[in-house]
Amino acid sequence: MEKFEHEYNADQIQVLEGLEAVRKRPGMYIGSVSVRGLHHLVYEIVDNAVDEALAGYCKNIKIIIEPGNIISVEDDGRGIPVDKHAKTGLSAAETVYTVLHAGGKFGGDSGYKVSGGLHGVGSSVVNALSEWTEVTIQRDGGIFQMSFERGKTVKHLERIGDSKKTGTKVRFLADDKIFETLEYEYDVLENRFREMAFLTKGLNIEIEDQRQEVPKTAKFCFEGGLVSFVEYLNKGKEAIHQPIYIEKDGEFPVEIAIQYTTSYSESIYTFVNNINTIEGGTHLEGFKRALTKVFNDYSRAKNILKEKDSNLQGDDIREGITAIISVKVKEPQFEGQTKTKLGNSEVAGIVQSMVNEHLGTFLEENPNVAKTILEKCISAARAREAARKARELVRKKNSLETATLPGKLADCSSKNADECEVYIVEGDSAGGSAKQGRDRKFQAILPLWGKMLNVEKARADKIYGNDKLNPVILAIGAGIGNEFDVTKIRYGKVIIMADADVDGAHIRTLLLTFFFRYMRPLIENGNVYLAQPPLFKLSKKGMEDIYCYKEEDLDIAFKELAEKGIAREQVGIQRYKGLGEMNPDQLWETTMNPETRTLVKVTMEDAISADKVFSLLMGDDVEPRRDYIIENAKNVKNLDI
Ligand code: 0RA
Repeated sequence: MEKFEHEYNADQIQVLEGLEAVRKRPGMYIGSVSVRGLHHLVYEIVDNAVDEALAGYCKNIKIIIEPGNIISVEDDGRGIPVDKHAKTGLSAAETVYTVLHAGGKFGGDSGYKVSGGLHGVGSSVVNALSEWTEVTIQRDGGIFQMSFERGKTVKHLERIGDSKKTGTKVRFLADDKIFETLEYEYDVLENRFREMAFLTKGLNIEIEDQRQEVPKTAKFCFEGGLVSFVEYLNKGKEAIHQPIYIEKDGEFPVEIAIQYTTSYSESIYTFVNNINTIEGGTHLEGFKRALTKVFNDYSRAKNILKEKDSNLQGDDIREGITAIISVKVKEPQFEGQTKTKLGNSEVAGIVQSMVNEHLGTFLEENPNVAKTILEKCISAARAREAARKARELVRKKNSLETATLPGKLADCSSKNADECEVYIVEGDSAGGSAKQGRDRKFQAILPLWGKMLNVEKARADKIYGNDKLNPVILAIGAGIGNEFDVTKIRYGKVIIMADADVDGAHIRTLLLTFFFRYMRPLIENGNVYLAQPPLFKLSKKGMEDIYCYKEEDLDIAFKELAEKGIAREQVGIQRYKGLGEMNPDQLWETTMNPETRTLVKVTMEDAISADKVFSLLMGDDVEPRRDYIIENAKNVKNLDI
């Protein structure tokens, strides 16, 4: 039966109800309505274009953040089909944009494969959550256009001209009735698109931010795919061999790149259908199992491990590894707290046997690389043994002391971790002011002084028993490394209080690197904070002191004073060079009083960029560090990890 576009039928009622559900509970579809959810809208649209690239039809994707936070995503794929869809009577393209989960259903109905069969069902969700959406399609010799407002069609698909090209362009303005903010973060988007380009070999992705006079742009295209990805992550580290690349096609395609460096950290990142599986899952388990087995088998076969030697442990074999695992799964099951853990059990075996076979062959064919890596594993095993001894020594030593708490710690009286805070303070004088100024019921102070250990350049055995880090470990009270147990922390807030100068930034970075490498759940759980001491105090007789926390605040303050008839010259400006210059009352009022202070919570939007920041900032190589600092001067200042 022929249906017409303007006919109001049952299918269309369902359409409207479907998208209303998205607007009622946006979190269900995009996670949240914060800036994270906002970014998700862009990813949904770009994912569809990437699917078209994976299908082999699209080479270029361009994303523009237009003035007013309008997003435009253009690809040169085949163009979304424009012919009439049998069931809804609408054009195929309009169906995709107005029917929830149209991707799957549509594919089943018509024989078209809308997406790679992986995801790409989000177009209608984006449409529902946008104030307006405009889609322009070039295909079949024509240009077609349709538009929507809050998910409802305002212009059906209509041919507006001729074109020999093919492709799809989507422009949308997210709905400010839904989202807390419409302000996209360029750096976050850029990172994600770089990642997508790594994951899709040969694809050109360009991003342009037109919200300021001079647009920011970046272009990514990596012929090396995952190999380029590990090389990028290892910039600033010293690689000990060329990257190893293995892949397998089939029902569950798997791609893996591995490159060991001289560093001591383990950086393995996993993706399912191009989505970062932060919590790991079956693909990661399969990989780890195979890695341990392959290296042990090889060592036995080549008599590198003698009969009397015990096997190398997984941790030893993963020291200094950088690896990317990318799998494609038709019906992925995501588990875990943030639904970023792959649950499909069959994937573990597939990855495991693929790595067993391919990596085993690689080692046989590249004995020199095998030898270099194994030497590192063996020295890691020795260090692990030394670390175990160091740890036991520390435990014994501590149990001999009256309390297991470090001597310099001024603890709080409450034992309820949820309400307790520990300020880790640089320097004795600031520590003294903090001790006097604090509320001792729930605020503990731990002063640190002297040169802090750079954990990026030290193995675990140097961490235990280190006289700078040990007090931090003991005060927090939850162990470190694999043994770290976030449920045991003694303080709900671990607050780093350092000066607002270069030295302060350094100690802050060293501590954050330590937390990132050895107590990562503390960051993931949102327990780490940065105190924000003021930079200036403005005072005048008869006027309440004004504290400024940023350079910009100073101008704002002067403007406000001018409005009250107070001139700049009448006000005394004190620039704080260090926390030590503040008396206990001032420190309490400006930096410690929960009623008046500002704390910056250290969050980890993206462990991959954080990893890169730390290895570059704290690593050996000066060159990439300088480049990075120049490139990311803003981030480094705020330590936005
Ligand atoms: C289904 C079929 C065809 C193309 C697409 C979907 C398609 C979807 C999107 C979404 C964003 N960009 C896209 N590009 C293409 C093509 C079917 C055919 O031409 O035979």
